[in-house]
Formats: sequence, C-alpha cells, structure tokens
Amino acid sequence: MSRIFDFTDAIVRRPGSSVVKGLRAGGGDDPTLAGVLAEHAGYVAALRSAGLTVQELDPLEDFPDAIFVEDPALVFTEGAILLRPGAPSREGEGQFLRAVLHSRFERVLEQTDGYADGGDVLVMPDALSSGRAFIGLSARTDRTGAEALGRLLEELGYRAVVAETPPEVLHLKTASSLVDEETVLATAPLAASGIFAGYRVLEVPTGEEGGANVLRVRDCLLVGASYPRLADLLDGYGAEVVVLPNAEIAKIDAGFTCMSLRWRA
Ligand code: CIR
Repeated sequence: MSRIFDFTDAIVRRPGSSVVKGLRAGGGDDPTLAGVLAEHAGYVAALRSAGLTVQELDPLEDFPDAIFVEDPALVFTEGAILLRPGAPSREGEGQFLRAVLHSRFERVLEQTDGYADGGDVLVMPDALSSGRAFIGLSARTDRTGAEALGRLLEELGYRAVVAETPPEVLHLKTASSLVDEETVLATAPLAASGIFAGYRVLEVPTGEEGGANVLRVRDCLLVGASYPRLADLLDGYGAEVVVLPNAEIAKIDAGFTCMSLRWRA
C-alpha cells in the first residue's frame, strides 16, 4: 500500500538569472545567483536521492518566480490542475506549464474563476477520499478561487476544506507541511486555529517558524539548514531528515514544497 508521499516523479524548473528579482514579502536584499543555483541544484539532487525521477524545465527569464512551479499548478496521480496564481507578475506562468502537464497527465483541469496559489493547498491523508485538501485563504488565494479550486479537487477525488490562514503568512504551506500519514507540522498560531483536528500536530519550535515548510518525499524529510531544533523534532517520524542549505533561496521566500510538482505515476 503506497503512502500519500510515495511519489515517483517530479517536475522542477531551473532558475534563470532573473531569479534574484523574485518577490519577497518582507523586502530585503537580493539573493546571489550562484547561491540560488547551488541550493536549487542541491534540492533537485535530494529529490533524486529520495528515489524520484525528476524532469527539469528550462528557465523562464521573464518570470523571476517561475522556479516555484507548485504555485501555478498542482499535480496528483489522478490528474493535474492549472491554477490562476494571485500575484500579478506570476499570472502568466501557467501557460508555460500547460504543454508539459498535458504530456504527463491524461487529465488536466484548469481553474477559471478567482485566484489560487498551489502553496495554499496542503493535502493530508483522509479516510473518506484520496486526500483532504486544505485550501488556505491568503493574499494570493481569494475565496472565489479557493471555492473554484475546491470543485476541481473534488473532481479528482479529493475532499476540499477552505480555511483561514494567519494574516502574516504568505501561503498556508509557509506555516504547515506534511510529516507522515498522521502528522502535520504547523506554526503555533496555525496549530491553535484547530484546522488540523484529527491529525497529530507538531508545533514548529519558537524562533524557527521560517522552517515550517518541510517536504516529505518517500523515506526522506527535507528540512532547511537554519532550523536545528526543528530537525531534531522531526527525527523519528519514519524518515531520514535531510538538511539542505536554503539561506539564499529563503530570501525570495522559497519553501521546499513549492519548488517541485510531485506525484505517484
Ligand atoms: C512568491 O512570492 O511568489 C515567491 N517569491 C515565493 C513563492 C513560494 N511559494 C510557496 O510558498 N508556495
């Protein structure tokens, strides 16, 4: 019986030189191009080490944030969804994913109403469906978009739950991520909101909130190098904790989940 994170395949997009101009919620300096390239390459290598076959797409210089492929799309064994990302500079990214999604998936659904970023969708195991998809409302995902996306997810067999996210958070998955089949990692305010009732909730250690977006792939759990207490906390959930440098990509608000589309083929 495969687990929800037993992915076989992934799609990533290599950074172009424009990546250093990526959006960042808190302002701050540009990352170095060399640093982003090295950290992105380390991430792709970690996906391959975890056992995934990774397709690397060419850079899109006109879209500095295009390495974050899981904002304009979501993928599942059952099919793919092209989204309408909520940042105006990112709205055009989806058209550069359409062809590759059609080449890899029999079903490709498209969102037509409102805005939603894939970073606002956290899928957890669910006894009653293929998965319970929490859709966070944020500055990128509006209620019209969340409800439209919920209908598309339901077409693919997932149960959609629209939830509020703490106001200072970029995306739902900036503050939460899947650890194992029963366990979700969440920052204290998101844990306190009660949306994850029924799952075991691990709270991100105080001061390490920036690390809340970890990525479970098969028997590996990718964790940022700046979060040692978090790495300790996550040891013991059936996965090898793989610590990855992310100081440069973090300057443009990168998380580990948003830099790939992953699915079990
Ligand atoms: C953005 O602001 O859109 C990018 N600089 C970062 C997106 C990160 N994606 C995510 O958290 N899902």
